[in-house]
Amino acid sequence: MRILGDLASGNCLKVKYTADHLGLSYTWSDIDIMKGESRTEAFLALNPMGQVPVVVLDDGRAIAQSNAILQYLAEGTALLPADAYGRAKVAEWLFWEQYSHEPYVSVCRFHMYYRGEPKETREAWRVTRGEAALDAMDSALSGAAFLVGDSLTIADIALLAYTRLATEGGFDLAARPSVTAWIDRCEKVLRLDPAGAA
Ligand SMILES: N[C@@H](CCC(=O)N[C@@H](CS)C(=O)NCC(=O)O)C(=O)O
Repeated sequence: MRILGDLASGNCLKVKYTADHLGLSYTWSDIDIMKGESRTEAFLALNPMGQVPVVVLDDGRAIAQSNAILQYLAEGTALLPADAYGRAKVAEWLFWEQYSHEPYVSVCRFHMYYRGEPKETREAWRVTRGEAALDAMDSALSGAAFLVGDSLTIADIALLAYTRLATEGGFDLAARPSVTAWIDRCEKVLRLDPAGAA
């Protein structure tokens, strides 16, 4: 399997975290989105949307969209419940992440981290929605070790990627103790360096 991605991108890191946790064998191809490497003819043949991450399976078939990749990789493992209700609860978080969290927390980070723009120039409406998303997570995680059930699933991995990097987007996690405890817990299970992004 080949993973095409950018190690500074949470959407790509989700895929790396999942593949590493499952002990999957893969080669990683760095794609520099700031240099237009996701818009070349060869890349667009794999994902016409021109975005990373993309996974290319050994038989040549490609999969885009980070959370679709997570679902594929996690099939048949403890990271994805076997029962329909458990899978639906995981899907709830995957859709929520892409609609109510990533466009705010990740995009604020994009402006600050990728473009080097100051915190003060973040779009206010995006900040408000990012803060609301982090509050919603803190509430959901109050009294719960993980987002779905009592062990790590791809719901946690999908949310972890940008949440643990939220400070790089100008968000303060210190006042969200359930989120910070959950980040620590997930990092331990995934054996991630608490100090680093990868
Ligand atoms: N919904 C997509 C979002 C992917 C995405 O936004 N990728 C960004 C990097 S985080 C990208 O490739 N941007 C380059 C571009 O759009 O040209 C996913 O979850 O995979």
